[in-house]
Amino acid sequence: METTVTTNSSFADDVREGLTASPKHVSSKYFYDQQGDQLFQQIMHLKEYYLTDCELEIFQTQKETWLDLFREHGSAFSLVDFGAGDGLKTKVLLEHFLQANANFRYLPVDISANAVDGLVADVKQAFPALRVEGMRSEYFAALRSLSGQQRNVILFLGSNIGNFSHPEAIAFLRQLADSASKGDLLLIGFDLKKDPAVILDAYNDASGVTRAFNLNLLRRINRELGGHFDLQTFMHYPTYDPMTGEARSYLVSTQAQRVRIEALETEIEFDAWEAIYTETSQKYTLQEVEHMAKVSGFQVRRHFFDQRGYFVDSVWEV
Ligand code: AVI
Repeated sequence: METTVTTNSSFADDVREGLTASPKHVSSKYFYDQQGDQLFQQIMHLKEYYLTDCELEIFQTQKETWLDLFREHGSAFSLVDFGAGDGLKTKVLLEHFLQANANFRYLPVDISANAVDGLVADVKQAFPALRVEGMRSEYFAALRSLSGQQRNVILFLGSNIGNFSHPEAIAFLRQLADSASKGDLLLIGFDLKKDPAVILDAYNDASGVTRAFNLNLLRRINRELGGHFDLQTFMHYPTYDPMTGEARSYLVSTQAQRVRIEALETEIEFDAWEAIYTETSQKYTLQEVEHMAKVSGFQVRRHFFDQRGYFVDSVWEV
């Protein structure tokens, strides 16, 4: 699930840098340890977290159209999956493509061998006839290694792009366009601007799963770096700014305190109500989506929406 632009700094270095900075911050890419992955699976099934249902609806209603688009000119294609989440959505496509006898193979890509192996085993069990090859690789290297073969259809779903800052998102998409070959397609999900209350609820569910997901970052620091965070003294605080489209999550210290982190041989000092900025989940207008495609070297082929117009899966061509 992790979507890193660069992976050269370690968790410990990033935690030190982020917690000694002003304002304090730790990247949401560190949410996804084993417990974080499990919590995110739960989030995707929450009624407040509309994103997954919206995208699933788009997949179910567009699978025929997409197959025509992916194999236009009768060509074979590779479905290259960058971060498949629970695979639920992708399975809708795989099932339909197999039933339609499409000439394709499925290539899930992830830097983590565990993630790739788990997904490959899962889809092999569900679809024994599927041609599947897991690629344990960094995204761009995987794409470059596939160039010159059949058309690649890259899946980047779930509004994962929204967890990048704007400059990071553009850099990521430009690198994607550079690593892909002419004619390759990108199917990319964007969460759209909508009623701010709906968005805020998605990051502040009543059952507290998103709260646990955010706090898991401190738990991870305790587990992996010998941190002494008392989770009772930090609150999950999500915000949404309808002007910028930025949903942000923070962890706010409810009291003045010093927290020792053994592996860093340091103590972090918090003022009462001081915040750690942990995540951005960007929401977009369609104009912004189209602008991002243009400046990163893609052409928009078509947009596909759910019934409520909450989410768009956009097909771009290199
Ligand atoms: C993975 N990503 C698109 C999710 C999002 O909506 O930004 C992560 C998430 N954070 C809180 N809830 C879900």
